[in-house]
Amino acid sequence: MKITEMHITPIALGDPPLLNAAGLHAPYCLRTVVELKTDNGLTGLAEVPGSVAVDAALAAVRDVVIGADPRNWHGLRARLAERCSPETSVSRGDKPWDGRTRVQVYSALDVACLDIQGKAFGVPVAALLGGVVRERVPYSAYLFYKYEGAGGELAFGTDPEATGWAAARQAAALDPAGVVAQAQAMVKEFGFESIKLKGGVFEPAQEVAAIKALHEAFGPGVPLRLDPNALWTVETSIKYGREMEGILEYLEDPCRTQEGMAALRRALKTPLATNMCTTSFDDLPGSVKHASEDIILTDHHYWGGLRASMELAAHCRIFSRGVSMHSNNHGGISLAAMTHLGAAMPNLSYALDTHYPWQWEDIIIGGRMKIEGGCVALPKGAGLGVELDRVALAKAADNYRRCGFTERNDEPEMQKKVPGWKFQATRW
Ligand code: GKR
Ligand code: MG
Repeated sequence: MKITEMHITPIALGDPPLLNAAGLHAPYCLRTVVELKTDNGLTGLAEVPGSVAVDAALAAVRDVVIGADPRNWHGLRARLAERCSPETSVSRGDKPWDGRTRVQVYSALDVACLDIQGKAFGVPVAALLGGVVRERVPYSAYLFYKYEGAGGELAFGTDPEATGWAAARQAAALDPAGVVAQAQAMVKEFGFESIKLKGGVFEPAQEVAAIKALHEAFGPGVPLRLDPNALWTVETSIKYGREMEGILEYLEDPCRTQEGMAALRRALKTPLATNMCTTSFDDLPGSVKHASEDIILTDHHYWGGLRASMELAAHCRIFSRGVSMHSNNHGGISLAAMTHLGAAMPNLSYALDTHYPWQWEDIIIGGRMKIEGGCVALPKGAGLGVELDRVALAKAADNYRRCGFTERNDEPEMQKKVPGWKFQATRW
């Protein structure tokens, strides 16, 4: 079997004005869809975070991909490694998301090749990752402080006809009461059984108050997480970490560096999770040496694919780390891939993150995937089990061309609301 075509389609999906450590989400989030076609008529799909840099990196390996056998990932990956410039974990950057492109190229091609293989063998991708250990994969409610506004074409405007979660998704959430109302609407709609709040937006005391309000509203049976995206110093993390001791399921990336997290870990009983201080295989020796976190949040887009995330899960098992999953805004192809990974990971120890409730559009046939009882059921069918809706893809590609964004950059968006606002890698 040979790959004969590779298509790279940048798309934009509507996104509400969500606040985070780097500023404010733009009205559209960018994704890139990769399609591989084979000489025997199969198609493999993948989706990665979108940017002109990722699109260029994908286009630059097209000649390596064309002609490759999608059943030989080791062969293709070795050829990609010769072609793509090395990137260290420093290239990840200080922002909440990952600035590297090579891992995203690997990820796109790993997922699309797995989709092809699944279709060729008539099995789900999870079977190729070692087998299905759970048919329903648990996700957590992912709360954001936000300004009022729907995003997409409505930007800061709202649809007055919206009801239920669609209305709550548009509402402002800027204080503990707003955060609790958002959580109640999201849990009612999707049945999530654990809750994460994206922090790093307001003074730590205000975010801790929101966590306490969630604890009060949902009771001790609902696990809570807070993620300030490393904006706190170690001292601040110790102070506020102690205030939340016994309330949090885990505290995610309160401060920077493996050494910083390790110092905090020695001072707190609350488990620490990361998608910022241990983010690549090169970081694993440091993670073991410093004992910097309890839980590593994989993300197949940033760890180099689904097979790489399974390798990380094996590391986590050996070194007694928990494993769960990080997310950025994404569509249904990514959600399907994340769900196959969650279905196949024997030591998955926590509900996964997903931004999916924040989007209302998708590019897959049948419309948006369902989240019920807080879980996504493993898609039926061979491979990833999702197919492209060509009309929806064309509309999302048109959104990309019209919106004018070429990469994620939350700082100018924030400056529209707070003139002169600047990202600071450490703020409190
Ligand atoms: O979408 O604003 C956001 C998040 O802050 C995202 O960029 C982070 O990468 O969800 C992420 C995280 O867990 O750090
Ligand atoms: Mg995080």
